[in-house]
Amino acid sequence: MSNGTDAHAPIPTVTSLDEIYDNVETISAQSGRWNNLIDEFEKRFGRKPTHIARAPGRVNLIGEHIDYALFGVLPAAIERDILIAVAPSGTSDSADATKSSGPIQAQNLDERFQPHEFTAERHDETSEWHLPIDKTKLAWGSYVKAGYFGVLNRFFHHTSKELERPQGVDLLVTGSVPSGAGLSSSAAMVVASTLSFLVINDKLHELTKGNLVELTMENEKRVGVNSGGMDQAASVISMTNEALHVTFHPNLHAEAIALPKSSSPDFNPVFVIANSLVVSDKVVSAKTQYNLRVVETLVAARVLGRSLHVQIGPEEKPTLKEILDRWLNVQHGTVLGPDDLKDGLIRLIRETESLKDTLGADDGLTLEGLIHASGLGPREFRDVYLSWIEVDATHFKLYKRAKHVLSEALRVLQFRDICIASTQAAEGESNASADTLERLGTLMNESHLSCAELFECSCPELDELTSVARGAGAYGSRLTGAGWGGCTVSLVSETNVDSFIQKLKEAYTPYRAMDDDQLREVVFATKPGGGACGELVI
Ligand code: NG1
Ligand code: MG
Repeated sequence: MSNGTDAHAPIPTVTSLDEIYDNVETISAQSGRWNNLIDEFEKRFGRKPTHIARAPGRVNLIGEHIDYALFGVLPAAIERDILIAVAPSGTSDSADATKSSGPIQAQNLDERFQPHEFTAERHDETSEWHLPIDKTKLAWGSYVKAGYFGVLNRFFHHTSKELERPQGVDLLVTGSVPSGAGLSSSAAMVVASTLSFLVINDKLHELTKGNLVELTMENEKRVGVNSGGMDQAASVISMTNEALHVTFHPNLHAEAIALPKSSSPDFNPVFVIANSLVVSDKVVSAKTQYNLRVVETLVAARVLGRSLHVQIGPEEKPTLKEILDRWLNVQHGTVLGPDDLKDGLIRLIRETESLKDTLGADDGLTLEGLIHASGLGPREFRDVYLSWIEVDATHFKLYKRAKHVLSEALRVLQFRDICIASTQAAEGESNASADTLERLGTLMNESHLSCAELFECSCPELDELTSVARGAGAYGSRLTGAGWGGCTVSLVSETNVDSFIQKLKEAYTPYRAMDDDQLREVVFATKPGGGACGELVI
C-alpha cells in the first residue's frame, strides 16, 4: 500500500496562494483555469483568495451500488475537478457570536448557478447549528451548505461560554465534472467545500484523510441521498495512475491498485468515459430509485440472515457484508481476507438462489410480505427500516438486489486479482495481454448486465451506449455511478481509442450532430488522477 492511501495519514494543506504562485510553472495545462478563478475572485470580492481547494470527480471501474452494503469498490479519480477559491470575510460586529456564524457568500463561475448567501444559526439550548437544506430540489448551494454544516457541528459545537465564532467566508466555485453524470460531481463539491471551510477556520490539521472521508460522507447525506462512501474516498485519497480498492468494513481502508499496462499499445488498457446525456437527478428521484435500493438491500440482508440463523437484534439493520461476516463467524472487528471473502460470497450467492422465493423471487414482495419476511412487527419494521428514509414502492425486490450486490462484490475482488496478477507476473512491470483485457472486460460486461437486470439501475440509453461500445471494439463496457442515466466506462486498447470514439459518434444518435469540441466534452479517455489529498496535481 502506498503511503498516500493511508487513511490515518494527516491531510496535507489545501493549496495556498503562495504555493500556487510558486508552482505556476508546473500548472501548465490547468494554469488558465486557476488564474482565471483567482482573477474573477478578485473582481467579485475586491481581494485575492487566500486558498484554492481542489477535489476531483471519479469513475467507478467496477463495484456498483455495493458501497452502502459495505462491500469494497474500485474507483479512480479523474482529472476533471471542482476548484473553490476562498478567503475569510471576517465577522460582522453587530452579530452575536454565540448565535450565528459569519456570513457565507458563495458564487459560481458558471452563470447558470445563482449566488447563495447564508449564515448558520446556533440553537440556544443544544448549541447545535441550524442550516436548513431543501432535500426536494437539486441546488448547487446545498452542497456548499452541507460541507459547512459538517464543519460547524464538528468543530464549533461546544457549550462553553467562550464560544469561538466561525469565520465568514467568500468563495467562488468552478467545476469541470459534468453534473448528474455518475462522475460524482456532488462528492467533489462536498469535499472541496468541506476543505474550504476547514482551511479558513484553521481546522484542517485536526483531521486525517480517513476522518475527512467520514466527515464528507456525513455531509453529503444531508443533501438527501443515503449514499455509501465510495465517491468521497476516491475524491480524497486517490493517487495518480492508480485505481483505489476502497473497503468499508470493519473499517475504512484504501489500497492503491496499479492498473495493467503493456509496452505494446495493442494491449495497453485505456478507460473511456462516454456520457449518455440522460441526466440522472438522484436527489429528486431518490424515493423510487437510490434510497429505495438502500432499503431493499438492507431488508434483503435481514431476511437472508434470518433464514441462515444469523443473530440480528430487533433494532439493528445490518448490511449484507455484516450478515456475511456473522454467518462466517468472523470475529467482530476482524478483516476477512480477499480469498476468504470470495469463498464466502460464492457460498452466500448459492444460499440466496435457494432462498429465491422467500426473498420475493423476480417480482418482489409487497410491503406486507416484506414485513412478514423480516420477522418484525409492522411498527418495529417501520421504525427500523422506514423512519429515517423516504421510499415509494409497491414491490420490494430483495432477491434481485441481493444477488446483484453479492455477485458484484465478487467481481470487484476478481478484477482486483487480475490487476495484481498482471503486475506480479512481470515483477513490478505489468505485462497486460489480450487475455488480461478480455478478462477485465468480461467482468465489466457482467457488471452492466447485473445492474440492468437485477439492480434495475440502467436505462435504455445506457444499454444502447454500452452495446454500441462493445460493437466498436471495447473489451467491456458498463454504466458507472448510480446509473439511471449518466456515463458509461469502456475498456479499450490504446491503439483503438480514436477509432472507438469515432465509431461511437457514428452509432449513438445524440452524438451524430456534434462537432469535435462538443464530442470531446462528452466522450473522453481518462487516466487515474490524484485525489484532493493524494498528491498536488495542478
Ligand atoms: P454517483 O451517482 O456517481 O454520485 C452514487 C453514490 C455512491 C455509490 C454509487 C453507485 C452518491 C454521492 N454516491 O454515485 O456512493 O453508491 O451511486 O455505486 O450518491
Ligand atoms: Mg453524486
